[in-house]
Amino acid sequence: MSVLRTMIVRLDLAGRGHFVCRCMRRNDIRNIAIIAHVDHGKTTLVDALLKQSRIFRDNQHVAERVMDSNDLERERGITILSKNTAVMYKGTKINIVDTPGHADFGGEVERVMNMVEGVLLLVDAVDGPMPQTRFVLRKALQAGHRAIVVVNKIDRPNARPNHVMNETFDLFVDLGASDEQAEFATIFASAISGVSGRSPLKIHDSLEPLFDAIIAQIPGPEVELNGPPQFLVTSTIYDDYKGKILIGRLRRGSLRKAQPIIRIAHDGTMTPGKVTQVFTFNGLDRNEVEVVDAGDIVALAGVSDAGIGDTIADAEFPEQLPPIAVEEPTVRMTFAVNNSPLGGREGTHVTSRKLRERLYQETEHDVALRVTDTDAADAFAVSGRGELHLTILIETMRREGFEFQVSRPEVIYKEEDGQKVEPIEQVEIEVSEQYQGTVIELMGQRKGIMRDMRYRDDGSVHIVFHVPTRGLLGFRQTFLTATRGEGLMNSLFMGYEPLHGEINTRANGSLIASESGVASGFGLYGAQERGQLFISAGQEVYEGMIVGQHIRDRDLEVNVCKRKHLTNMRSSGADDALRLETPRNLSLDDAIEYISDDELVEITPKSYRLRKKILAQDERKRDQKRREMSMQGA
Ligand SMILES: Nc1nc2c(ncn2[C@@H]2O[C@H](COP(=O)(O)OP(=O)(O)OP(=O)(O)O)[C@@H](O)[C@H]2O)c(=O)[nH]1
Ligand SMILES: [Mg+2]
Repeated sequence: MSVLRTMIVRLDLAGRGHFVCRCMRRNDIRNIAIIAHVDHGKTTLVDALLKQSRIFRDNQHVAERVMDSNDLERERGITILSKNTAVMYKGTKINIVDTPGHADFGGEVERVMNMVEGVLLLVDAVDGPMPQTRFVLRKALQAGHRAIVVVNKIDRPNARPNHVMNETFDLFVDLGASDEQAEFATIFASAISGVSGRSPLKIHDSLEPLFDAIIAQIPGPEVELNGPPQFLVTSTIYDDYKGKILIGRLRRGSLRKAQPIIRIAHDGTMTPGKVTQVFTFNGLDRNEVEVVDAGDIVALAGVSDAGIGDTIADAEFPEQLPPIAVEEPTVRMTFAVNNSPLGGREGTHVTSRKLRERLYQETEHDVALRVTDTDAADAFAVSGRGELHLTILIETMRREGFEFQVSRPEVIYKEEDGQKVEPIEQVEIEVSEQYQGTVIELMGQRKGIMRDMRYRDDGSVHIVFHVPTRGLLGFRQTFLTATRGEGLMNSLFMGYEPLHGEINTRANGSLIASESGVASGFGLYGAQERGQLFISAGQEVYEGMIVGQHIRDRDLEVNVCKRKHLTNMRSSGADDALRLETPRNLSLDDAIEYISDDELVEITPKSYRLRKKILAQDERKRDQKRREMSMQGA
């Protein structure tokens, strides 16, 4: 029987069919996303939900934070990509999407909102709502979702669950939650110990109270099971055997293995295709099934040309779903072919064609990333939601064997009503009172405006600033040094404001190799008095490479390859006594934070090197003079 016969079709004036939904609510499924500020315990909660729904065999060893499955997630202890899993509870299937909490990956949270009917909003029982709590809750409320608030980490010594619950309620009201949304259920939990309860005074030794709340509070999906199939591609993953896999919630109808479909791209272009296999989620696995039905979160194989935001629709009745919209990127870097004298030796993918292909490929599954060509054939502008967003991409590509060089991150200005505007962030800082003055001064230099300051009982102070994103680039290291690693800083993109004036934050110039060769102990010894070195003896350097940070605010050329004259007998043997300080080992994040506008970071699978854009000393000097002249003239 054709699906079309069971359908009611109304023709509008343009003669195009409109499908009239005969919807029903499915009670056997719940689709939820877990959202929160970074580190509030989302992925740990997923572990506990998986364990308690007996997804694993009794003797099976399961890694901690099992959903953080890629190398960078494990190394950094953060979630970068949102991921799907599903568990069964008392006969109901619960599809769960774990999302990242770091502000730079907010785009991941935005896009999964259309895959679910409700969210678990986790809030740390000590910290309370933080900047990203606000961002993710706003996205969930805008999508019309109901939330269950999970006050997590109630086991922490200074937990103040009731206070945190009240603060969270205020946040709902502040964000304009509807009456229904504001009547949320609250569960108090410790994800790490797998316990929960409806009151902090009555905690059960399982997550059953949370599971029950999910079933009772989050509505099942409302769907038309018999309509023509309609599916919005919400994320894509790559499978070595099956190629690109599309993930999303099936909105309408059902899809079978080997079913012909129409793919509708953003611009409405329709391409016929075929779904070769269909899958549902079950614990950490994807199970291949014969047919998937509307309301379930499913995976489809076979339509490898589809991208995020495309609709997979019925072959005879193709109807497009609204594509996914996420907020604009705020930070941009240039990725270019590595043209340094040491370039091309350590990477397997070094050409501009490869680089371009890889960057554009990334935009297919990262909706918050933008890539554009530039005037130069070997350089591409890559825009993202923050320094970390772009750094993770750089690190991923490096590990894949790519070699390239990147410029200093810069903010993306916009034009509003004929005026140039820049991105502004709300920054919340927590430090002990002794650093309060230092922090206020640092923020002042960056054109930050203080909005709020509160003293906490434990001797710390919580300060809120509005700061141009421009002032925050490269700020992390300075902040950590200034607060001796104790300070906590979180930021949230707020919007655009007219330019806040010049910000000059780089206090030090670079030590630059004046000659190419191999760094010698003797040469480095001479240089280390001028600042802090980044390299050690035996390392190959080239003219224009940055070998350290100058103590002063301008650049200085040093000859780190210099050898002692062997004829100078008086000092022979004294070389052993030359004590070299341990060089500062820059991580990729540090290197990107360090460089200024006229510098680059060279990235290869084996190393990072810092360099001036213009390598030859005399050429660099001429360029500097030209710039100074034009500044004076201006
Ligand atoms: N004390 C305590 N620690 C917890 C609890 N839940 C999680 N943690 C710890 O909090 C840290 C962060 O946990 P994650 O589960 O990675 O947090 P997340 O929200 O997934 O973090 P992102 O995905 O990076 O935003 C880890 O060190 C956990 O062990 C809890 O209930 N109590
Ligand atoms: Mg996580």
